[in-house]
This record gives sequence, C-alpha cells and structure tokens, in this order.
Amino acid sequence: AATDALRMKLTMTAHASTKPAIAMAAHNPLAAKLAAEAGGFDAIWASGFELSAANAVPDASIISPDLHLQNTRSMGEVQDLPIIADLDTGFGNAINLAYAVKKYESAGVAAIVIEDKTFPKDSSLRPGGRQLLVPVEEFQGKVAAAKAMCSMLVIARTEAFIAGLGQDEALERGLAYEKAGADAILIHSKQSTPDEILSFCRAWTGKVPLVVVPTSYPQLSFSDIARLTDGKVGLLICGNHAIRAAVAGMRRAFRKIVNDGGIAGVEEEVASVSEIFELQGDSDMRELERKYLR
Ligand code: SPV
Ligand code: MG
Repeated sequence: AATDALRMKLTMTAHASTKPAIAMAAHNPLAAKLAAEAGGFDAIWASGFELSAANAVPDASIISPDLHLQNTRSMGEVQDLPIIADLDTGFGNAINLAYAVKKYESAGVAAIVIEDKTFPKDSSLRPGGRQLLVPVEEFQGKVAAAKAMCSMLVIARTEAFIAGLGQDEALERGLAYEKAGADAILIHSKQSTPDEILSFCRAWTGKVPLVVVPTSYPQLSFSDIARLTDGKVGLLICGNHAIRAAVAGMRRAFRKIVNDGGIAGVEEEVASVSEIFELQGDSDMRELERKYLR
C-alpha cells in the first residue's frame, strides 16, 4: 500500500507542474517519527549519509548490510509514511542486489534508490571524493535485477555530474536506466547553484519522473524547482536535514551545560521529558498494562 501511494504521488506530480512529493531524511526510528509528525512530508528517506553519520563513520559502504536493513525496517515500524531506502550501490553486483531487494521488500520498504558508482562508494558531497561509475550496461543489469525481484519502486540514480562527466553522459545514463525498467531517475549534483540540475531537467526527454536532492543548492523552494523544471521532478529529497538538526541541537545544549556548569540553562531549549514519553509511545504501553498485567 505504501508503494502504491508513493507511486501515485510520484507520477501524479511529475509532468503536472504541481508540488513534487517531498521526502525527509532520517537516521533512526525517532527521526522518522518526528518527520512524519511534522505533517508536510510524503515519505521518509532512509539516508545512507545519515545512518553513517549517526554511527560516526563515513558514508562509504562501511555500515554493515544487517545494520542498514534493521535500521530501515525499524523506521517503518513507528510511523506510516512510505520508506525510500538508500541502497547505495546495491551491496555488490546485480546478484547481491537481487538478494538484498527481497529483504527490503519484506521489511515494508516502498522504494529503493540505487546509484551507478563502484562498490565501495564514497559520499557524493565530499570534496575531492573518489567517484567512479560502473559501465552503463552493468548498471542496467542492476536495475533489471531489482525490478525483476521485487515490486518496490526502483529509482536509478546517476552520479554522472558528481563524477564530473557532464550533461550528455548524465542524460544518456538516465535514458539507459529508464530503458532497463527504472521507475524514476535521480539526478544528483554537488554544485552550489541549481544551474546544472535545471539544465538537465529541461533537457530530459524520458518518460519517467526525475528525483533531486538539493542539499548543495538550497536556494530554490520546492515549488520553484517544480516550476523551473517544467514539472519533470516528481520527488524532492531533503537529504540530511535530520542529522544536521540533531547535531546542531546537541552541540548547542552540550556547550551550554559545560559553560554554565549545570543543566538549568538548557531546560527551555531541550524537549521536555513528557515529550519524549509521548514519542516512545508510552500511553500505548500503559494501555497494555491496564489490560493485561495481573
Ligand atoms: C544520502 O542522503 O545518503 C544521499 C544523498 O545519498 S547525498 O548524501 O547527497 O549523496
Ligand atoms: Mg546515500
């Protein structure tokens, strides 16, 4: 059901000059629940960057596949928005991916994103990162394998701009991945202005919607992006704003406690204990206690 809802949202918004679907990043179930509670998001982006950061390791295929799967599944257990799982390069070749997608589908995931870099990957946003792409045919095999083995949406991501290969290569790869069966194409850029992405979107002649992650070019509003790309963007991903908000909030509070030599000064700026009880689903547990504890 979550996959159908996301599919509908993606295809209805793309090509219609309306607001694209918006996904908010999360790195754990609590962040996913807070994103759902915010009310304005259509999906949760189970971000590899966020999960890596939450474990204080680089976003470079270092997190174990088991931890990745378990974290993704638990995000879906505490809130109802569809989960878009960031499978990076697919944990290996097309065969590794073919086995992995079944596990993500069983975990309740609605959509996956796979990217055309070599394994192990490096973060797209890292200055001077090691960005090598696999041959087009090899990645088409990954897209086809994922499509054949599950009914989740398969979003194929090209890192052609990230690898410095230019728009022609990006368009060629996007079209090749659509041909292999991708439901949408994610086009990523780390330029500090949206020019590269806007130009790609305008030149896009494929039929499937586009997906963008405007982390490095945050100037445009969601509706600006929809308008300036002729409605070809069906999904916008806020790539890492949960972990960045968490880090900024903790740093501020920790610094103040150390400087103040006490905890009174942060009372106003941290969540109350009762808010945390509520996020833990405390009232549901009390209800179970009332009914069943004898
Ligand atoms: C992520 O959030 O893990 C992404 C987006 O893949 S980016 O970090 O910009 O590559
Ligand atoms: Mg990622």
